[in-house]
Amino acid sequence: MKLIYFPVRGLMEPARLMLTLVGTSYESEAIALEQWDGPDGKQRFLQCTPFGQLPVIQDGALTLCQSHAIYRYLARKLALYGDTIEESARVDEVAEIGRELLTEAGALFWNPRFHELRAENRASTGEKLELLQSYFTRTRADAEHWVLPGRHTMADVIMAYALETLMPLHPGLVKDFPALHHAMTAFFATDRIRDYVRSDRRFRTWTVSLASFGGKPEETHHWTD
Ligand SMILES: N[C@@H](CCC(=O)N[C@@H](CS)C(=O)NCC(=O)O)C(=O)O
Repeated sequence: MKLIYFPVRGLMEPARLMLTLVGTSYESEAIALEQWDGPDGKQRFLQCTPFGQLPVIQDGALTLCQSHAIYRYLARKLALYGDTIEESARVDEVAEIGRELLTEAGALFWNPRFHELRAENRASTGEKLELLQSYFTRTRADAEHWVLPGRHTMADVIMAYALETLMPLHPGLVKDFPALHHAMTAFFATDRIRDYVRSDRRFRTWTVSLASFGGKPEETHHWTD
């Protein structure tokens, strides 16, 4: 399987985390920004996707774009989607909440008014995390798993990544929600994930350097302990 994206975490990271979690190796093609305007950049992907955007994966004869279609494909393929339609629906529910957090953070990272909006976003994100923590404690499978007891699903992957994304954006905020923080750190301490996130295989920035935030290593979370 080949994952094609920019050399950043961004929308491809949940796919990398899912593959790493189950120990499936993958090939990675990182498209440098300078390459994007040439024939090997957007032009190439316009031939296999509607809008010429990344991420794209290739798995045998299948070429697939749209990050959440990619996550769900991998979740089904890697048995990270539950065993019944009810379990899959709950996995989707939690993954969609994670998507909301990620989409909002990503939009803020790219907002030219980032520095003006950051404090206000911290307050509104704090309110969301308060509600999210009470939803988690009401519905969780156990202290480390959002949907299935003792077993990771796509929901754990996307939610852990979403919460990790918030850490450099709003330092100290996620720690104020101990149940969420515990589930997230437990995920990043899981076998294989632990090694991956501490290795140089993981891209060092959340997005590219053109963004207002998240394009520098110091604006991206790193696991070092
Ligand atoms: N809805 C798409 C959005 C993909 C997207 O926005 N990709 C960005 C990078 S994160 C991109 O390819 N930007 C370059 C461009 O649009 O030319 C998904 O979820 O995969």
